[in-house]
Amino acid sequence: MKKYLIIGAVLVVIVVVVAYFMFFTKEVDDIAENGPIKSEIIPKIDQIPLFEDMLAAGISWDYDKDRFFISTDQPHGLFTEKIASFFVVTNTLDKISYKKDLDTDGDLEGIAYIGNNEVAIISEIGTVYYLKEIDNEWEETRRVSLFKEDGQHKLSSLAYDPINGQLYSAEKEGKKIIYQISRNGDLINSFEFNVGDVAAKREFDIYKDYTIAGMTYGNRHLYIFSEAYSTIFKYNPETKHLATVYGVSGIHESSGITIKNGVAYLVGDFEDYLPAPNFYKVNIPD
Ligand SMILES: [Ca+2]
Repeated sequence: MKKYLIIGAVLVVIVVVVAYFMFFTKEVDDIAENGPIKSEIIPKIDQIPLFEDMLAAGISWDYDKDRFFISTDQPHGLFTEKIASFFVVTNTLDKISYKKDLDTDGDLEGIAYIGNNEVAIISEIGTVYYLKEIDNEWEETRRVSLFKEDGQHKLSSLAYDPINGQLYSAEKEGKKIIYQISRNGDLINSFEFNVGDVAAKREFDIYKDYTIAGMTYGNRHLYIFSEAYSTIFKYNPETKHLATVYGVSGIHESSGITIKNGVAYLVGDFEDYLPAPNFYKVNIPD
């Protein structure tokens, strides 16, 4: 009897410890000022509460109709359905105007408006879902697997370059590989995110210290957002040159970024140890 009590007590301790690490330890340090490299600290100018229970992961601005698109994780429960969602939100970010549930192979992570009333959304393992608006309804037109062979991928971002008609995504953790993708979902090229000899305040390792949680395109650059240290890398994907590094102060862990008229809109990440997430607005210097 005593033996079973001891085994029981040990199991309870294990469960508590695992739960603690799952729910209460910080995933990353989200304080920009702590980041090892930053050229400039820029403060948030506004925040707007995220919709309750919206597990937002990605955000994209519709430059044709001035509204936002949001992609979400699947519900976080163990036995929940494999459904993730796509939302259309008004330009004030306080009203949902459309929602569509999609049966997906994992969390939807990055989202990008690709013009012509079409949206591309990428899942963590690299399936690109295409949606098109027809008579105020969004229909899934295609889904494409980015990687033809099996491999370990953790994608969290999607950006669209409307000048060259190309998409970009990247590995979130570890070796920072950026993928260049045709508008149709064919993998064209991949290359390492190279920060070059940017003035380092202290020793750092781009593989370990930073994550690529979100990405957007503007001014012929990718704006690559790291959840760790709430940092934005402005990077030219054609010349492979890092233009500058911004640290965004006053925000919590965020998972997506888009730019509208020189203002970056970030969407906060859901973490049990953080307060309810927000949208954040940040002025991007010229
Ligand atoms: Ca997080």
